[in-house]
Amino acid sequence: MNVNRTSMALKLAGAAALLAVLMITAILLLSEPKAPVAASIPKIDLAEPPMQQMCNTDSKIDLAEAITLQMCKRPLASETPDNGHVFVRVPAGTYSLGEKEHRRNPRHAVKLKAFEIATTETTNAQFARFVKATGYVTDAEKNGEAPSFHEGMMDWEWTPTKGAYWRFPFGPERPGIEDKMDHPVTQISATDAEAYCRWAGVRLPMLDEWEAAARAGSDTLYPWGDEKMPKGKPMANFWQGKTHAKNTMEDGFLYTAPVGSFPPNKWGLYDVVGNVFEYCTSDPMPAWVHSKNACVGRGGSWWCSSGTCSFFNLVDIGQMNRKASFPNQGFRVARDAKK
Ligand SMILES: [Ca+2]
Ligand SMILES: [Ca+2]
Repeated sequence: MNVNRTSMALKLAGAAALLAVLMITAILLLSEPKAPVAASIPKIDLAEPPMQQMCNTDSKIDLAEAITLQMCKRPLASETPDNGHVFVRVPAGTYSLGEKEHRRNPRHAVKLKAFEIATTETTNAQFARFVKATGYVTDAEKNGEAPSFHEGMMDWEWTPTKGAYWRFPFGPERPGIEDKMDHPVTQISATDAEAYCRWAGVRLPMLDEWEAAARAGSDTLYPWGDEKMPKGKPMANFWQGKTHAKNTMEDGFLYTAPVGSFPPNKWGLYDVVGNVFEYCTSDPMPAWVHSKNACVGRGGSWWCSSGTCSFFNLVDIGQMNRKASFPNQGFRVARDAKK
């Protein structure tokens, strides 16, 4: 009996000692400095935010949410039924557009139904899918030539170039679009743009729709204010230089730039000013358009030097031939808002 008691006492003492050792070890471990948690968190590169993926998952973004698009440097194209277009919904309302006493676009209020407009210009990748699916032949291809351009030419000079079309905007002797699939498609006429729209189930924006969306509530000459280059910084892709003799390229691009290379407007639309001129429709056409073969366009382009193109803003409206193609003309799509 005494032996058993002694054995039990020894076991209890051993367990107590073990417990004490474990507690001391735990206290020591808890008091050890922890490894920095931040070291295990992947570094987020703000230049390429993870929000990019979001641009690709929701093709319709409400106006209230459009601000989130500002995080998307470059919406990604996808094989969605609408061919990868990402839309911003512009609500129905009365919009104040134009400029006081402007010759073509005087100040006016316009009542618009709700509509959706693409956040970027239509890209070479998107147009290539259209051509692949339909075998469509553009006006430039039918003509066998289109106007081309290079740095050093005279202002307003364009060279008719055999074999220039959307795959080779400056002709087959110069690089094509192989590594520019995220650039806006060019060398397509307004007729070509409308054919694309029919295939993709979208349409061109009307003049007033384009301006309402491009203004995003602002009353300034450019989406970012009234200064063309605030603090000397280009906010869009245009021609830096008084003439076309030399492009000093402060914005980094001699010709087109990948869509979405510059900050968007307040509603998440990229390149409304600059990069490529954007075809619009109007019904009826403005009174100053006298030819039935004419169409209208907005926003200016990479070609706009300070001494030539005056359309690089939110107010001016350009006029072009419906069948003409240029390496600085493209389009952005729109569609009626779903109920
Ligand atoms: Ca440029
Ligand atoms: Ca543009």
